[in-house]
Amino acid sequence: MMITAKEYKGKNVAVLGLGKSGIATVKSLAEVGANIFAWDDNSEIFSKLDKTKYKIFNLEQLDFKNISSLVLSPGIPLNFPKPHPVVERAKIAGCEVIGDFELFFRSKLKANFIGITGTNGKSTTTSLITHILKYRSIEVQAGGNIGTPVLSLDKIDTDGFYVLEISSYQLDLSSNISLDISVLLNIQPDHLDRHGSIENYYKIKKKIFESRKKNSLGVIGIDDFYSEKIYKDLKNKNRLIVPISTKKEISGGVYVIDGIIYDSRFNYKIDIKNIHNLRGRHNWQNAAAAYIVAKKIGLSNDTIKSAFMSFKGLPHRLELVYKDGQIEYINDSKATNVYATSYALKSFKSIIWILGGRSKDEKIDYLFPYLSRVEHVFTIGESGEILAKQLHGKVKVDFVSSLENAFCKSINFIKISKLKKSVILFSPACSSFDQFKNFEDRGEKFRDMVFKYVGASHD
Ligand code: UMA
Repeated sequence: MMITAKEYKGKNVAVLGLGKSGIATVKSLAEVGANIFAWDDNSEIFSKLDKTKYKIFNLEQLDFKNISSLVLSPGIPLNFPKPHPVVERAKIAGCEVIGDFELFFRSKLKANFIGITGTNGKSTTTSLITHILKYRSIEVQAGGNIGTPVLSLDKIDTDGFYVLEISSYQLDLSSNISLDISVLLNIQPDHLDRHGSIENYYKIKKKIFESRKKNSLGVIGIDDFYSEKIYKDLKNKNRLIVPISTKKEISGGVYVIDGIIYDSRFNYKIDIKNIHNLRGRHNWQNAAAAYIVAKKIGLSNDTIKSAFMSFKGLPHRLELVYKDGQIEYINDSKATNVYATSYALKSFKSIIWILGGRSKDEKIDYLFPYLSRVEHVFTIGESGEILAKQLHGKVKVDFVSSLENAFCKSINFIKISKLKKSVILFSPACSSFDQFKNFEDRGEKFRDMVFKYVGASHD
């Protein structure tokens, strides 16, 4: 049973974008008997759709006067770089523009809601919280940006939990955010093409704390300038908010030093130093956020630690694909920006680094401080040549075009230089669309190469 907003019964609704979230939206609206006008700018997909429940109608020609809402897919520009023409048309006619999360919140479900946002770490934190709740046999559904559209989730009971990864695009399209616990991990400049400026991006991320629920708890990482600013502002407004740091001790909050989580509120600590899938400072932040959520739900430290230990991690995120003696093969295909890759570089030493793809015009110099950990870089993809030029003279670097070339050269480099302990790290810091379908496809290809060239077998 999918999730529906009953108030749409008999109403005219326009849906733009028929990818994952758009299809879930039309199905949900059809279920309550809305009159749906659906469109996607890629007409090739129409033949694959079930058109019995909605009309395919070019929304650039729709009269929006009698339309209740335009439901926009998160990947379609709302304001920047410029609004999609259909968005402008709807706004001129006074029609509201919302996203699938807004419909989700309007469905008035009675369960508990945890929302997680941030530039990096939100998928891992969403999975980790979900894992902890499942470990304790609590009914839980995870969805949103992590992959399953929110409207496709199953209905759950009052005691159950929805754990929702919410991107800035999805926040931007929501106004009735109703969360019991709101988590903001960090804010780094990302997707600025779609948000105009860092200030605007910051305002959108801050929306996660505009919960309509009374006594909702805020959890916030304060290790970056913008998140700290939000924390101070909310604290001044007496909001219930718990700060997290992985850099300094903080009173009234939770901090992680050398892999030990300290809860200064209750004088508790949990050692996660040796938990393989939570290594690295970025994961400490994710674990601290998950810990605070789990404590709020009433779980014991022992339960939380056992759940941490059985956490498998996310595919394509610092994923250990194989360990061949002292050589580790790490798939970090999900790292599509320099900030995500910085976490990867900080987590290892003696790195053979495969970098490149479609650049988001971020500055690679952000990663220069970590080059002392790198033995050799092989750059690939559209941005490979320019990245190699930028790194030239600072580290051994070669532009080798394809991922497969880079992989083979990395193995060769280890052989020739007789490195004993090292890491082949595929952390591209770029998006995948120049050579692959998406980051998952890119990560699968890397995994396949490990199995093909290193001889590990699929299991
Ligand atoms: N489209 C148009 N006109 C346009 C642009 C796109 O009609 O101008 C159409 C495309 O032809 C396509 C559809 O819109 O058919 C795609 O919509 P979409 O890009 O919003 O993608 P969905 O398949 O609906 O997936 C979305 C999220 N995608 C984005 O935010 C870009 C998925 O997050 C999310 O998992 C899914 O909803 C379910 O909630 C992905 C993502 O890349 C993982 N997120 C970004 C990130 O994590 O950095 C924010």
